[in-house]
Amino acid sequence: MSSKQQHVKLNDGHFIPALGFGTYKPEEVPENKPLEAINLAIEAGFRHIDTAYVYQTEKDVGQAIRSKIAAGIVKREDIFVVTKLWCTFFRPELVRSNLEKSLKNLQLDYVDLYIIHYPVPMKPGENLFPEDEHGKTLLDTVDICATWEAMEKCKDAGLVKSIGVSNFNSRQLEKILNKPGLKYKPVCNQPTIWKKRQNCTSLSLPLSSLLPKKFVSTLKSSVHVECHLYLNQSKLLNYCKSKNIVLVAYCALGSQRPKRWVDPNSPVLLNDPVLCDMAKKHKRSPAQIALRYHLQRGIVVLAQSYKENEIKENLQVLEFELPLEDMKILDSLNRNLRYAPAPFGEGHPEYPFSDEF
Ligand code: 2BA
Repeated sequence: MSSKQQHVKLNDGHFIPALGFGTYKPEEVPENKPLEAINLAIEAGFRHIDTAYVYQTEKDVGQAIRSKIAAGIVKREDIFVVTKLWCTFFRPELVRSNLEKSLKNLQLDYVDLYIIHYPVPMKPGENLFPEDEHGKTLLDTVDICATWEAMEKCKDAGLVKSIGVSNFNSRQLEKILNKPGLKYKPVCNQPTIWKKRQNCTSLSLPLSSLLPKKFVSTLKSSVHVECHLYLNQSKLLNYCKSKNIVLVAYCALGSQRPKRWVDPNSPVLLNDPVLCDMAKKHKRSPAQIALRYHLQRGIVVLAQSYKENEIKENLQVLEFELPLEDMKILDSLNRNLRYAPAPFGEGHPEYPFSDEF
């Protein structure tokens, strides 16, 4: 099946598909599920796969891509692969070694986008979540700008096409942007030119036309953050747009509500009555409306699911548009509710979620 993906052009000439497939594996998901889901996603038409060293799904991503290439369904250059530098590898001398482990897992010689997963450094070592005897996370002190310089070297070595960040607040982004001698800005944040690629169809209305003109410029950078109707990140989004950085949304459907972190009394995003009424009106599912909302704000969205019907349904968000009045109603649902506060970084000066945005 050919992909109907839309792409955002990066200033270095690379393209990021506007809709990505997430591969985070919650503990309760069986081991065989990620490979099955990634295979289904590629077959259905996803061309942007988001993984991370810490998810432990890189081998599945690599195996799925390899088998789809062997079957003639895709070529390597058709797939945009994102993986992430984990917090125990932030010391500059360790950065490349983490990337090389990821490339080995992925059976690839480069990734399209390599991002710093989360801005809090942790004690280096075998354990990905190092803890003391009381269960307290063992953190480290590393200047994030030094980590960034090591990321730049990975790009210069041809091991990654673009570099970016994840879970950074505006203060942390600013730190990198103001670094003396900055060679590459963190890519991710400003969707600009929505172009037709070979074997890809266009949206009837280019997303760039939905953005204020001043934002239609060359995309320079990216940042991955939790972003959904209840945490719509409008301030961070505006900041990123002003800096030509693309915002990439994870937990766009309201997260998988892990019992460890999410208050069971917190509202379930996909059950929101306003969202459900709007979905009925448009003869779409609540998930489709929730994903489409972000695309029209110029956000790259990760849609994750382990179910075939949902995977296919999520891809259909490229086929319809929401009118401006509905976008405004959806804007009003924001309540700054963070489902995944990453408590393991709390107490570190670089814990990102204490700042307003
Ligand atoms: P979301 O992308 O918000 O997805 C939440 C859940 O929505 C998915 O759970 C899936 O079961 C469901 N879903 C997907 N498509 C749907 C559809 N069309 N209709 C109804 N429901 C649909 P999972 O497949 O288990 O996805 C894992 C969730 O964990 C994803 O959230 C992902 O963004 C989030 N996640 C990613 N990294 C994470 C991290 N480091 N910590 C916590 N959560 C993370």
